[in-house]
Amino acid sequence: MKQRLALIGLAFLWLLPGGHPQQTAEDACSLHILVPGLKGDAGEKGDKGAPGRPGRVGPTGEKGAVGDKGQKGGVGRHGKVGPIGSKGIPCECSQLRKAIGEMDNQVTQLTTELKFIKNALPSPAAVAGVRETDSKIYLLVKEEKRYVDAQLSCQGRGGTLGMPKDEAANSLMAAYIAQAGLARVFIGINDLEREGTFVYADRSPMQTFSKWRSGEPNNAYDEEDCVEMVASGGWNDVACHVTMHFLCEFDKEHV
Ligand SMILES: [Ca+2]
Ligand SMILES: [Ca+2]
Repeated sequence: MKQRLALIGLAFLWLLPGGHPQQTAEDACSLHILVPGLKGDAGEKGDKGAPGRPGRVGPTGEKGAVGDKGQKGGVGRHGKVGPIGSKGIPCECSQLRKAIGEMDNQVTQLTTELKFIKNALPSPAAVAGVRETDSKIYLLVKEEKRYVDAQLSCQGRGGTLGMPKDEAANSLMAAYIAQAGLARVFIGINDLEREGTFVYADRSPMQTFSKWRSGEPNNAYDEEDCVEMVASGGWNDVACHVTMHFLCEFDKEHV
């Protein structure tokens, strides 16, 4: 290589134009110096340089993929108390219906009795409680009235003067009178329309049952067309214009 470059340099000199032949040897040396020298051997490796300046901030990267689902959280706090719900009907419907039906009946009965009390007891101090059977309610009124007025009073309360049509009713009324401490009261029997023919206040005729005291009815003074019951339960015909306490009766179906 070195030899080839030297030969190329000499050939170049020989090919130069003529006119200066006397400078040939010297020019050859000068020109030879101008030619770049051969490359030297590689030097030893230098020390490591100082760190360079930080580079410019790069562009924003693309959005990464969605991460995996996190783990289940702990139990939360208790919620607020909810509103009171409507009471549902459990499975035992037949029993409940039966109980409700019984309560309905009781409500109906109580309503009836309350209605009666409101209508029949405008003056509680004037009465001595009530007695009742399955079908009747009896009310002793401690107000002294003539027979006609007593009947009107009972009718105004929704009933009539008491009409003992059998032993049971008569016994109940007698006990009621006795317990009230009374000697006698008007009951709903009279012969106002036809002397000697006693009928009940509802105009129904006497049947087989009667409770006349011994010697009665005697139509004393020819003026006894109304009837009283004494505390023992016996009947006696008396004058209708006298005044005394009286006993009303009410049909439960009609109060
Ligand atoms: Ca008479
Ligand atoms: Ca008499």
